[in-house]
Amino acid sequence: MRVRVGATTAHVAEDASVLDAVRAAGISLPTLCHDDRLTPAGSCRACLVRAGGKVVAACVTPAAEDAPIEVDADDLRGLRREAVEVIVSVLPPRALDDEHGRSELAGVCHDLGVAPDTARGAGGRGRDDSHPYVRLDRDLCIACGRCVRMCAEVQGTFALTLVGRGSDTVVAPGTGGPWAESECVACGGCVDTCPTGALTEPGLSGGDRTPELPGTRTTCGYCGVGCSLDVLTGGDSVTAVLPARDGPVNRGHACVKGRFAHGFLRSPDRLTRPLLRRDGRLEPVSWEEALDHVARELRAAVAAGGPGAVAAISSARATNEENYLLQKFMRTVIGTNSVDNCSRLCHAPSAAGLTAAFGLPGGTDPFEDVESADCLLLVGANPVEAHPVVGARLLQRVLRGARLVVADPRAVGLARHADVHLRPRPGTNVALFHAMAHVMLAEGLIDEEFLRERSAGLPELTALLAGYSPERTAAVTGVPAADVVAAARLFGLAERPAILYGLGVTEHLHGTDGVRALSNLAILRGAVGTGRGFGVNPLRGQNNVQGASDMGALPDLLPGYGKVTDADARLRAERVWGVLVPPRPGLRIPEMFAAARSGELRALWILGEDVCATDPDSNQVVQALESCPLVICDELFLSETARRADVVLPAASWLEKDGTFVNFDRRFQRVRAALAPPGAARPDFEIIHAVAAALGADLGCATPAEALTECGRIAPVFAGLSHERLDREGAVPWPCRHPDRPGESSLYRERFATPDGLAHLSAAPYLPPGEEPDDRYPLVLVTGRRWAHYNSGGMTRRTDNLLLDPTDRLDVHPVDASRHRLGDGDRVTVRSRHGEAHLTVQVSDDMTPGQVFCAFHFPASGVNALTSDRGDAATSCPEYKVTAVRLLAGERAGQAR
Ligand SMILES: Nc1nc2c(c(=O)[nH]1)N[C@H]1C(S)=C(S)[C@@H](COP(=O)(O)OP(=O)(O)OC[C@H]3O[C@@H](n4cnc5c(=O)[nH]c(N)nc54)[C@H](O)[C@@H]3O)O[C@H]1N2
Ligand SMILES: Nc1nc2c(c(=O)[nH]1)N[C@H]1C(S)=C(S)[C@@H](COP(=O)(O)OP(=O)(O)OC[C@H]3O[C@@H](n4cnc5c(=O)[nH]c(N)nc54)[C@H](O)[C@@H]3O)O[C@H]1N2
Ligand SMILES: [Mo]
Repeated sequence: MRVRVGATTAHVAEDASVLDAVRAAGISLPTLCHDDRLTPAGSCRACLVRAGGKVVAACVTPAAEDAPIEVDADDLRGLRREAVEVIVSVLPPRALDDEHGRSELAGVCHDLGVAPDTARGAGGRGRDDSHPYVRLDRDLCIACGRCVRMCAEVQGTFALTLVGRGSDTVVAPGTGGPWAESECVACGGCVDTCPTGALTEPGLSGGDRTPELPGTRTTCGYCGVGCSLDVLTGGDSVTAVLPARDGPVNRGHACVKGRFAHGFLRSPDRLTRPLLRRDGRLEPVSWEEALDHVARELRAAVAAGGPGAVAAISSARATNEENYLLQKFMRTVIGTNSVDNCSRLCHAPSAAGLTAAFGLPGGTDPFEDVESADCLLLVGANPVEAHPVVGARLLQRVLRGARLVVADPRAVGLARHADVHLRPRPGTNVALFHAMAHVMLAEGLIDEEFLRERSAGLPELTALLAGYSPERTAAVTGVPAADVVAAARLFGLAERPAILYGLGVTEHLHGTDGVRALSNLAILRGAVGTGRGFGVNPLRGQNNVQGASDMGALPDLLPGYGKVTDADARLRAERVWGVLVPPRPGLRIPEMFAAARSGELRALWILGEDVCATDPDSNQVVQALESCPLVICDELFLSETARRADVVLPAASWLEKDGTFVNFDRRFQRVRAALAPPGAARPDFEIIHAVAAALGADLGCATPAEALTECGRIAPVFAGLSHERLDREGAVPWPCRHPDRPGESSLYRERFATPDGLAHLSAAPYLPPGEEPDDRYPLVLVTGRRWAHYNSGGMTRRTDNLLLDPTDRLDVHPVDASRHRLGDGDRVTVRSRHGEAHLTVQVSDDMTPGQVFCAFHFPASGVNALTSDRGDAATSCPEYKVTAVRLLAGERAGQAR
């Protein structure tokens, strides 16, 4: 609509506010309680204007064509100044002595002509400095409520409230007591929106957060959400990390890890020099000496056992370009396909299952499309803790009316908001999904036209599903038939259903079957490849686990997913690389360890994966490393793996290097160095080049930018990508086949990428998990994540996140706790058929009786000594989610927090 603002005309949307119209007219208007990310409050009166003749707060008043807006009249300026003077008058003088001149409040006062000496309050309301990342100075609080709305409307934690009366009103945690003991999950949203400096973070002074602050735009290096961050530095360290408002995925939001957990960078434990094992001890040496040793021993390994005696584990923490270079090194310099990455431990079943069902190994739709979903099916994923920015957006969808079905044995995260919470016994997903499909078929909740024209396999699936009535599967899954029916109806009747899932689907003995059976539901409903719904989307884990696989750091696939067994795919790589590519698939990670134990593997290069802490059955992993004559480890820290290596090469972290990551919805985004690496540490990119050079080889592509371009020459799906394009456009999804055409964020609109162009239903039957409880091991242990720590914990334990979550806990249902006479804070020994771990008990109603849960963020506890080396039949992904254990009460420890 057209709205008159002063002498000009603004064009705005039908639902625009007067404030929107004023801004669209290019006129500046002060605000204090307003933030574009939040519902307007209209409480500060700093934006008073006249609309249609009446004085109104612009932020809360709808614009109208017949209500011309007046902004600049003297009386209006006076009213605005008076409103702000009232607010400021109770603040202490320091509220306006803003040394950086960047506080929003100081800026508004300056614009309105509010004199600095207006702030004459006595102060004395005190501070709350209990939290490591969020500091409260109550004297500066103007009770604008932005922090409270941020916590509710963006983060969805509802941890904050306003307390007190009149000018004494101030923000406080809703639980009362100190901030550190509140429900705050330290996303930083409150700090980010506070206009006065009442809420601050260490490193940044009050209100220091205007968009024009200089910083380095990069992509978060923790999880796979791919948040855009602006990193501010001072000297040689990070002062603050701010979420980018124009970040395509995070839109100004972040979480405790990306936002605050950068203290590891300057940890005294950082590796700053190469280390070489001599007489059993790791000793610092020069790069030259370390590289000489590596080259000599790699040559010796190949001489003794051929190229197949060397293997590499690439890193999903590292950049695309680094992954590209390492697989190129293995294939062209060593001459083996034995290169793998932690996708093996994580979403390899997604890659396999989604490829079989739809044709490509990634999620099917862009994340923003969940905004239009009317029913979310969230399976085996806990995004509130593991992908907090995604979890927050999903919760907002649900609070605004989308229906929610959660399938998770535990009552955590979004399960608390679910319309239906299915709690399957761990390892029984396939039976559960088949039961849902059974109901959808029986009740006609399917898209017959889609099934007829765009799918294959319906007759086989229909025959199979006859045996999966919800009543019958209840005995296997433990899920009541009525719940399955309710879930199937919510999903089946939805106009635009969305499937999001995590490791609760993949990390099983039949994880690939799980992905296929889940994909069946989307196919039956015609909710994939049609724009009706959000398809099937894995919440991929590591910052660059999608990319590590995309770049060909896999034993059977080349960059862009050409098979090494396919002569045409090899030829594409051979033309670019100028050497022959070995035609036989290499070893997967568990096969590498087995080969090391049997003496066939003589050299293993591990880039940033703490295999001794995070791979399953860790006693056997340790044995493998001990049996392998040469273990090289690129690391930030002396991890459990690095300390067992023969050569340790100090690596740069994501904040110290250049390149790209691919996030969970297939977006390429730039990673840029905000700092130099410490001491002699180098980016993995340089390390790989240096090792190749020590062997007399030149890998070409001297810069990360050249590496990505070279990859695009091999892989048609990346042919349109370049650093230069990403610098210009921000994020570009793949497939992206042409520099002048956009990437494809929604897949399969015309045809699926399978050989016949159809979506393939799977009729694989339910098979039981690899581990079943028995009299000796009566409990099922599920392992997974907690919000404040990340995987091995190597990084987050070296930050103040350790104050937020200091102990490794075993969650035990009250019934099991009392049966074992265990209480909160008791030390307990957990024993499985494979090993032993030591944890602290936390009695928790989130659990189902008979099941216990722990994370794996504190390697010293030994959690992965418990897990088995069994893996998914199709992909070898470990069965991390099902281990039979028993509990032995240990010594009593201090109260758990
Ligand atoms: N804070 C934090 N965030 C992280 C990480 C971290 O370590 N810490 N790691 C990152 C990585 S690498 C990854 S891969 C992602 C993982 O992210 P998620 O996949 O969300 O993580 P998990 O907690 O391992 O598992 C998810 C859920 O699966 C459930 N589950 C277990 N067994 C079953 C089952 O048989 N059926 C069903 N339906 N559910 C089951 C568990 O109870 C758990 O709540 O997180 C990433 N983000
Ligand atoms: N019990 C149990 N175990 C699990 C899981 C589970 O659910 N349960 N989940 C599994 C999953 S999904 C995953 S992805 C794995 C993750 O397991 P890992 O990949 O081993 O864990 P991370 O802690 O993410 O990273 C490993 C190391 O990389 C280093 N690092 C970080 N950035 C860089 C870099 O840029 N370069 C180099 N060279 N090093 C770097 C860190 O210092 C850290 O020591 O754990 C698996 N283990
Ligand atoms: Mo992962």
